[in-house]
Amino acid sequence: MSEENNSYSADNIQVLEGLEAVRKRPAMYIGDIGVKGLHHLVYEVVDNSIDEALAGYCNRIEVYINEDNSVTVRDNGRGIPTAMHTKEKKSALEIVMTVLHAGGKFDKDTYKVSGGLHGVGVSCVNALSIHLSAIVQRDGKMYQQEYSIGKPLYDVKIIGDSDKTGTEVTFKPDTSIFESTEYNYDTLAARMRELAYLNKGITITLTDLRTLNDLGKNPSKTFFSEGGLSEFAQYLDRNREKLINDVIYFEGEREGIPVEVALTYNTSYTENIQAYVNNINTHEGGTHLSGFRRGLTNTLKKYATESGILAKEKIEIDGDDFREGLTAVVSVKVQEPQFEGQTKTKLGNREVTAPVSQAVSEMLANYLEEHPNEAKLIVEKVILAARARHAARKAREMVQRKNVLTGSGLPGKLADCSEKDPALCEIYFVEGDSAGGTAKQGRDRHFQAIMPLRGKILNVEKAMHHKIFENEEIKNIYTALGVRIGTEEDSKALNIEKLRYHKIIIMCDADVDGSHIETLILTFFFRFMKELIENGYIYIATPPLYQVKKGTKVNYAWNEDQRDRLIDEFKGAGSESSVNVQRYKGLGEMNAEQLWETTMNPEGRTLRQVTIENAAECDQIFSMLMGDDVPPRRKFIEKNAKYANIDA
Ligand code: 0RA
Repeated sequence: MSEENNSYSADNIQVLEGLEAVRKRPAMYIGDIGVKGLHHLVYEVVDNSIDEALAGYCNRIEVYINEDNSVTVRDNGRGIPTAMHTKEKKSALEIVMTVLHAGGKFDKDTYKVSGGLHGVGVSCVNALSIHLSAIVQRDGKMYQQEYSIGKPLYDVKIIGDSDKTGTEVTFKPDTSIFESTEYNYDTLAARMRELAYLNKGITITLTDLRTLNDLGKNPSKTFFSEGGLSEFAQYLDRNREKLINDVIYFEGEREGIPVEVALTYNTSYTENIQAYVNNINTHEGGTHLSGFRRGLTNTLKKYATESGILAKEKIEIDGDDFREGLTAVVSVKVQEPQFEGQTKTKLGNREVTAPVSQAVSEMLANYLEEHPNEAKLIVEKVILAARARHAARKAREMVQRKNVLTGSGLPGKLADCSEKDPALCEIYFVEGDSAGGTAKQGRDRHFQAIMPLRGKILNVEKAMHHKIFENEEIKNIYTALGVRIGTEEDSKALNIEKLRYHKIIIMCDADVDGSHIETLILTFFFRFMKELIENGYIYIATPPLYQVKKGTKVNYAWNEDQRDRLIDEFKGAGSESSVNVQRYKGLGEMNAEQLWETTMNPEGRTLRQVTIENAAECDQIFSMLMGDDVPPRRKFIEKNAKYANIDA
C-alpha cells in the first residue's frame, strides 16, 4: 500500500468497512471458502461480462487460468467507465471494484440479469484477492488500477492508447481465506459450457496456462451456441437413445418476462429438467418449474384426450407420467428474483408461473399438431409410464406390508448402532458380506451402523421403476435409511426428517470394481434421493492403498508418493531388514482393527463428501456412465481413473 493514499474520507472508510465485512465472513457472500467458493469468484467476474453481452455490447469472453492459479477474464464490451464520479470524487472503475453491490448501478439502462450466485459483484472478488488488476480499454485509451485485498494501490492511471474497447480483470485469490486456491479446469469448463448454451451467440474461451496437453499446447476450449437451449437439451441427451428426433423449442417474452424453453424425449425412464433463473441453476425448482409442469401436463393431457388415444386405454394418468424420458431446459430472466429454499435455489416469484406455462403450452400444442407421428410416440410412452407406475405402486405396497410383518421393519442384514439421535449416527454401506463382517467387528457400535451390500446393485439409470422398488439391495438401502423413495408428485419429498443417519458413507474396495459399485450407489442417490446429496449427508470412505511395515512399525499410504516417503523413512530408521509393502485391493484384506484405524475412526479417517457442482453436467455424466455407449465412458474413465496405474 502506498502511503500517499492515506487521506481517507468518511466515504473511503465506509468502503473499507464493507470489504472488511466480506473478508470477515466470506461464506456469507460467496457461499463457502472451499473449492466451490473459489470457483464462484470466477463466475462472479464472468457474470459481469455476460451482463455486458446481454445488454448487446459484447460477444467474446476469454477466461485464462494463469500459471500461478490467478485467473484472467477479458471481454470485448464497452469497458467499465473510468470517468470521475462527481459525487464520490472517484473513478467509476474504482467504485465498481471497491464498493459492495456497486455492480451496474451507473447505467439504469443496463439490463442486469445475470446474477452471480448471490449477485454480490466484483468488489467481493476484489476483497478476497491478494492482488487484482483491472484494465479497461475505452475512449482511445488503456486504463489500469490494481488492488490488494480490495484496497487500491494507486489511482486509476492511463497506461497507453487503444483503438479497442473492453475490460480485463486478473485476480489471485487470497490463500489466507481459501482452503485451496487451485483451480479445476473441468469445473470451470462445465460452467462456461453451460453459460454459452444459456446465452446464445456469446463465444467463451477457457485456457489453462498451467499445463500442456499431448500436442504441446495449453488445454483450451471454445464454447459457442447458436441454438441456445435447443442445443443444450441435445447435449444433455447425447448419451441417451432418442424417442423423437426434434427438440421442441420456444424463445420469447411473455408478460414482460424473457422465457426460453427446450424439451425432448428419450427412451429412458428418468426425468431431467434443468431450470435456470438469471443463469443460475435452480435445482430446488420453484414457480418457473411449476409453470413448466403445468404447461406440459395440460397440453399433453388435452392432446391425448382429444386425439382419442387415451379413451381406449382406460388408465389414470398423472403429472409424473408425462415426464418419464423427458429432458428439458427452462431459462427465465427475472428482474428481482426471490430465492427461497434450503440452498436458496428455489424461485419464489409468483408472477413467473403463468408466462412459462403459456410458453410451454403454446410451443407444445403447435408441435403436436404439426407432428402427429411424434405426438403418438410421446403419448404411447406416457401410457406405458402410467402402467409402470401402477405396477410400481403395487410392488411398493407389498414391500411396505412385508416390513410391517417383520416388526422393526429394518433389514435383517443391518447391524444398527445404539445411538438414536440421527445427527450423531453414521451408516456404512459396505461392498460385500465379508468386508461387511470385518466392518461390524471394527466399528464403534455406539454410533456406527453397518449395512453390507451384495456386489453390484441395480443400475437404476436403465431400470423401470417397479423393478427398482422390488430390488432387494435397494429396498435394504432405503429401509435402513428410514426414508421413502417415490416418483409420484405427492411423495416426491423424501420425508427427510425420518432419516436415521446424518452421515451415509459408501465404503467400497479401492479398485475398479469398487469404483463401479460406488458409482451405481451414487446413481441411485442422485436419481431418487438427491436431497441427501444436497444436504451434504453422503460421503465416500477412503481406505488406504498400501500398508508399509517394518518390524513392529506399521503405517498406511493413500497414494504412491506417500508410500515411497514411508519406505524411505522406514529404511532410514535403522536396521538392514527389506521394508514390507502390501497393496490393499480389497477391504477384506484388512483386519477389523486396521479397517477401524485407517478408514472408520473419525479421528484419523478421510471422508470425501459428495456434492453437486453443476447439476446439468452431473446428469449428463451419470447418463453417460450408466448408458450403453462405450467409447465416451472409456474416455471419461481413462481421464478420471484413480486406479488405472495401480491395477495394471
Ligand atoms: C456499466 C456501464 C458501462 C459498462 C459496464 C458497466 C461494464 C461492466 C463490466 C464488467 C465486466 N465487463 C464490463 N463491461 C462493461 C458502460 C456505459 C457506457 O459506456 O456508456
